[in-house]
Amino acid sequence: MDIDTYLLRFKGCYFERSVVDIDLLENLDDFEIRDDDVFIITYPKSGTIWTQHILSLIYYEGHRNRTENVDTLDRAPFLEYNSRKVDFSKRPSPRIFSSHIPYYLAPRGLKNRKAKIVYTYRNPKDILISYYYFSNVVAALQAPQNLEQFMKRFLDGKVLGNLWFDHIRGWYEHKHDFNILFMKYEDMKKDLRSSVLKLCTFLEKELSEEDLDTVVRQATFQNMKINPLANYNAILKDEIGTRNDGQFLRKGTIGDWKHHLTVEQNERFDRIFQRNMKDFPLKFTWDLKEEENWNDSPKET
Ligand code: PPS
Repeated sequence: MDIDTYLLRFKGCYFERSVVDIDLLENLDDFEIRDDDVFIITYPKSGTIWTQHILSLIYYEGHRNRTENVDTLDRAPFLEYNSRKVDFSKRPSPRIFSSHIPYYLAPRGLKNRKAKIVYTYRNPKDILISYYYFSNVVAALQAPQNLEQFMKRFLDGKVLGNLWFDHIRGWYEHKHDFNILFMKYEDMKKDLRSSVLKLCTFLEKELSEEDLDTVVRQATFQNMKINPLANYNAILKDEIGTRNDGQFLRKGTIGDWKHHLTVEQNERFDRIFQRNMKDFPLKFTWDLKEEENWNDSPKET
């Protein structure tokens, strides 16, 4: 089966065919934005579910103290994958949305720079590996034959979300059109508390020290993995559909790509990365141990 079996191309962008809301896509430009809306925008596998959970914890006391049985996807539903048929216009403010859309599909109302956007990004080699495993799990995605084949597909942009380089570049280079905060997955991993504080400042939400501790504690990989409201295990099995028992919260580490890419694959990735991102201002963290280099891949020692 070819790519069109799984993905739908709309205005140059690939969406998951079986769940995408086509009506919404066609009217996305006019989608009504409220000033206090918050959008979590990501390229797939960059930390979406993590950011969704952190924002849910920041905004909802009932999520923090676990008194409300509402899962993270309900707190921060996907805009274009509205599988639960939520009537967004009836949701109370502040609404939190999640989305993988490229900058050029953003609703016009986001450009008055009032509603907020959190863009979470991650080093693309870890995204590649996470995406490879995820594509093996999710029945509605084309199962890769092997990593080599998936890497080619990823670097050709023939995946949901298209080309990673274009996604991050597009949002970053148009950042002045939006009220947007860039959050780095690896910074969240290294210092979750500071990352939560940075988010609170951007979102203009003041939490007590105790609440802040609760958010940080509940947003760790280990605690999300055992929290049914946060780990999406049931959603994956019952709503999304799986091929195996893989999970959303797979490993949650930095530098897992080192266990998967061959030297040749890594060098090829680096060449393509350099070609596309040479002059790009954001820095990426490829490994926890490395010193950050100016968009250089780490040198193995
Ligand atoms: S998706 O399908 O696009 O919504 O996937 P997304 O949520 O963007 O990315 C999934 C990866 O994020 C990891 N993750 C975390 N890492 C560290 N800490 C926490 N709390 C956390 N929560 C989710 C998740 O494990 C996936 O990465 P991999 O590398 O596959 O483990």
